[in-house]
Amino acid sequence: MEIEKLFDKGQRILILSHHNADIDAVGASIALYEYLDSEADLAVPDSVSKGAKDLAGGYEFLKNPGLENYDLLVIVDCPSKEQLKPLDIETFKGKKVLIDHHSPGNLADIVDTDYTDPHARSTSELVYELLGDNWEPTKEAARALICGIVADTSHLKLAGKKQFKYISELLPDSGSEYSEILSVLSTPIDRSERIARIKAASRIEGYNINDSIVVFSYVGSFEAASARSLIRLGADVAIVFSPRDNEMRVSGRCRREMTEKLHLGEDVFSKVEDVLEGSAGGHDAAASGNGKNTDFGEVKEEMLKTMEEVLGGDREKL
Ligand SMILES: [Mn+2]
Repeated sequence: MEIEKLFDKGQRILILSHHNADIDAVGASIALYEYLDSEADLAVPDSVSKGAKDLAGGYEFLKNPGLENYDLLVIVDCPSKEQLKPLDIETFKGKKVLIDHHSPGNLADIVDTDYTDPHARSTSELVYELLGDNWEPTKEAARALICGIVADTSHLKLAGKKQFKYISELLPDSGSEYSEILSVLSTPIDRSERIARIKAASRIEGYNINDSIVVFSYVGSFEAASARSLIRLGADVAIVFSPRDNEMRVSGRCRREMTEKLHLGEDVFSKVEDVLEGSAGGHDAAASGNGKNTDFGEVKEEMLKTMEEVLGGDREKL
């Protein structure tokens, strides 16, 4: 069904995206709102994410509105009911439309019209496609859609021909330079996070294991951000501990190319659950754990042993 047929005049329309709405969710929402000539309400469950605040500025995003006030719900960038909580979508009596690019979740089963396309890289590009050629995006809509596409393609690193084409079409409508649009996307890093990253770097203990650079460090908080920053600094594997009073959290990251040699979650983190006295695991390039043992030296030793086995070499201190 063509999307414009869904938007009959006189309906009370709510555009809703997921909890802690990100830039793609907010961008797609704004574009729809502009398309509907502001004849709709914008809403999020609880909050807009920190990163999307700039883009959302100037629009009123309702928090947890009463759904009974609407006839049509347009849900964007959200595959599951859980991500709409505390809003209870099941109690809503009107029509529901879903526009999303994630793998279909439980929302796809309960909406009246489903525009889910898991091959799309952003919901913003889907909105642009659905609204079609008969629509002249406003400056705001064009800007919002560009932001959504750029954000969900990791600043175009994951973009294909289609995304570049859409951006080149939208840029003239946006009345902005690309650099101005990018400035909306940059999130200032909290001072406390920057201090944690610097401390993590200054406390590095580094090893060479069969030509892979493995570093450990510890911080009071922001262990995941710190591990990421150590990868950018040059490590192949970075593991950062955050010991607290009665528990310890640990976060690890590894360079993409490293995943051919090592699955961080399975080969390293899940192997230290016993010594960590808790749970640990994760993906090939990102893993985390937490447990009662706050002695990170013990956990580190166990991790080094498993990495020596998997990488096939003894550790040498850098
Ligand atoms: Mn998205």
